[in-house]
Amino acid sequence: MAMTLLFISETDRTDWWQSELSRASPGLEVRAWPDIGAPADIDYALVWKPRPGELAKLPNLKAIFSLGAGVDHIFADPDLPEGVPVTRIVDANLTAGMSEYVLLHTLRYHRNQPVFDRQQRDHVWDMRMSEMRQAYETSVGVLGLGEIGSDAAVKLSALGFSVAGWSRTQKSMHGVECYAGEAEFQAFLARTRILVCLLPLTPATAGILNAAAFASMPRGGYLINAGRGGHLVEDDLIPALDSGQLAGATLDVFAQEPLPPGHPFWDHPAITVTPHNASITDPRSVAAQVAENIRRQRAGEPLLNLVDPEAKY
Ligand code: NDP
Ligand code: OXD
Repeated sequence: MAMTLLFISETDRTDWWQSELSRASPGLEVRAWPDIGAPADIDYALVWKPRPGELAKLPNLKAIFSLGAGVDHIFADPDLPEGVPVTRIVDANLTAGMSEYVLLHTLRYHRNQPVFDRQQRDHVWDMRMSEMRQAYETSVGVLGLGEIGSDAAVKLSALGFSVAGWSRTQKSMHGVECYAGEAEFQAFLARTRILVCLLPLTPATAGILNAAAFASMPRGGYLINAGRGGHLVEDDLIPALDSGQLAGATLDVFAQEPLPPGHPFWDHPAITVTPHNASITDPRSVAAQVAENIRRQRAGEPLLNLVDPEAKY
């Protein structure tokens, strides 16, 4: 029997996904929202930020596949159909892309590059010898030691940084000092000069990047947030930067995306903004994973990368 998948994304390249999905799953009919045809035809939905209520219109939905590693964009729907399994992306290319982003911005702060950018603009030649640090003197703390955070932490450690990670359950990783749970959060922050957020957005992690957290870090620290905008209490960031508690922040994700034109983050000299492209799901590697989950669902086998609806990640 022919199966039908509905592709919902207002930002991804629909034509590219359609051709990769057709290649990975011959015979699969792929429809692109909003041209859904008869809602009862839809068996699967592959989605990025579906509008609330859209999935509830599909009476025969068998599985919801997130187009990203994160699934907060799915659980944000108050009308999400109950009992339909949700899967997410785990992909070596997605992970590698994020580690590149983390290494790039960590190195930029470690090497004081924002200062040298300003010096060039002002035609200043100053080697700033007294500010030179070895990598082992820069402590980096990674929030989230999952598929993505653990890769970034190990690669940072391989460069010689003093790396710690924080997760919900205790981990043991070579070269990474592992902290877990709320009880160890303060100790983790206290040793962290560059704080990297790679957590999923859940009710337990929303607003975790706030004034109290910044105050627990050594003065002059940095924030790199590539998790989700909802992790950051936006109103707490600029005061932390202006007081010198934080020296800089790199943000890839925002409470509202695209970042609104008049938002103060755009022009703040200590903030680097990237347009939620720290790492992008590549249909060339991920379409096969979607096809495999369709095969598994049809065969009654366990789905890959199934999300726990209670924990919401
Ligand atoms: P995983 O589910 O593999 O890992 C999540 C990690 O966060 C785990 O280590 C988990 O702990 C930890 N965690 C979750 N809740 C808590 C909590 N309450 N307290 C402490 N630690 C917690 O996710 P991924 O690594 O695949 O992805 C992480 C996130 O990265 C995504 O959800 C998404 O938001 C973001 N992302 C952003 C992208 C971008 O372009 N900006 C691209 C891709 C992902 P434990 O191991 O104990 O369960
Ligand atoms: C993701 C993302 O979750 O792109 O994969 O943010």
